[in-house]
Amino acid sequence: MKTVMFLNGPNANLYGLDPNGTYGTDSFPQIEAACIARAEALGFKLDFRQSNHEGVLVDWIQEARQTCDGLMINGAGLSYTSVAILDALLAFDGPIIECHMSNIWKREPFRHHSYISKAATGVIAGLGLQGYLLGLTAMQSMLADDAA
Ligand code: DHK
Repeated sequence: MKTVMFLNGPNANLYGLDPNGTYGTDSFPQIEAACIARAEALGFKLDFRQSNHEGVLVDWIQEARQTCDGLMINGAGLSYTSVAILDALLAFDGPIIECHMSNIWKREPFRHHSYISKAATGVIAGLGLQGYLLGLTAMQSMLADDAA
């Protein structure tokens, strides 16, 4: 069975708790459960993780080189700063989908440039949990194309 790692960066564990609703109303455990269920329905295993630490995310991306066929990543605040995460992603040989819950281009200018995008096969932003689920569908299709 194909395996996809879904990495979430700093503060993603607080989704659903923001009184402004920037990241929707679903809690992080609810988002995780919905993504795992969708991946199972699509026929692949999802390894869903979150860390507030850049080096941990780099280690996990390197681990994915050995264990995973595709990567989904919401680098959160590290998207705009981390050359280290970009370099780790560039060393990953497989499809990479960058996801953001919010529409980052509608927000402050410092959120308009993501280093991660340079390594991403595609980017989904602004659709909340729905975007994550659409990303999983796109991933399944890309992995099926790879197998053909
Ligand atoms: C999540 C965050 O935590 C922010 O730092 C990013 C991203 C946007 C999101 O929309 O999921 O700027």
